[in-house]
Amino acid sequence: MSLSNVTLAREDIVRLSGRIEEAQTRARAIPKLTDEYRDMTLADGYAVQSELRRRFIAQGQRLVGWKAGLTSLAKMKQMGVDQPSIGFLTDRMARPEGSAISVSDLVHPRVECEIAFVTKASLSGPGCTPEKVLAATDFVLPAVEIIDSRFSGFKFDLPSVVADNGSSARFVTGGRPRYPDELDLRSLGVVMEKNGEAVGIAAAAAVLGHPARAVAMLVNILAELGESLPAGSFVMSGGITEAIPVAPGDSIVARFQELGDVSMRFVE
Ligand code: OOG
Ligand code: MG
Repeated sequence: MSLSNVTLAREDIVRLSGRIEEAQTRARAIPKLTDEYRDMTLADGYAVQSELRRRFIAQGQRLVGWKAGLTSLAKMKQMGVDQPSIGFLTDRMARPEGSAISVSDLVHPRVECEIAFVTKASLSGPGCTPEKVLAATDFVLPAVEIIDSRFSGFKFDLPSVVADNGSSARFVTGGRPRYPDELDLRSLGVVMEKNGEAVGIAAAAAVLGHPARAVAMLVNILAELGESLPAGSFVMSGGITEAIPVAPGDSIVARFQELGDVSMRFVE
């Protein structure tokens, strides 16, 4: 993957990041960006995402972490995309465990269960590996990401979804943090329950064989963007099962073997 072939003019990157920002803040679906910019590259998608991040931070949002996305076969198949991606997380996206989450400021939210990592040493690429990630990991904890594509029908291609910050919208952590060497992160089972019914069941190995591999991939993409992951970073490693749509009235419990539960409910 090369993220150096940015083909869009600076003014188009700024324009597209404004378009995404408006769709995100007004919770309005827009056509995917490649409908207009047919030759947009993945590098262009990341250029728009970086500009979006710059804008949010200039407005006072705080960068609190990063997320890997499209890291499991279930997710790639569901979205029709064949490569993982990354996105950023800000304090505005965090919601407390057990809380009522409003969907009135979202377009068409979906939930996914993910393993999150918190680091104790800095990581940089290229050449980051799952072993280096595990050595730099302070603890892991369970998380639920609420994704919300800003594109009509939740349909997109890789450059468009990367520009839309990997559909990032909200995230919730909970359960019980654990040291990674106390667990086998490949065989760790997860069950996603919606209104008391199991709607997704998988093991964490669904994420690139081992969720630490998703974090290594993220660090290597960050390196291509000229960035690294400082110690103390929070990173979500990507949906293990398919993402499940949620609506007002729904309650979600994500049950993680060894790591405990993460719950929330959704309201208007
Ligand atoms: C893209 C975001 C994917 C994950 O965990 O796979 C993602 C999407 O499916 O809209 O966050
Ligand atoms: Mg996700």
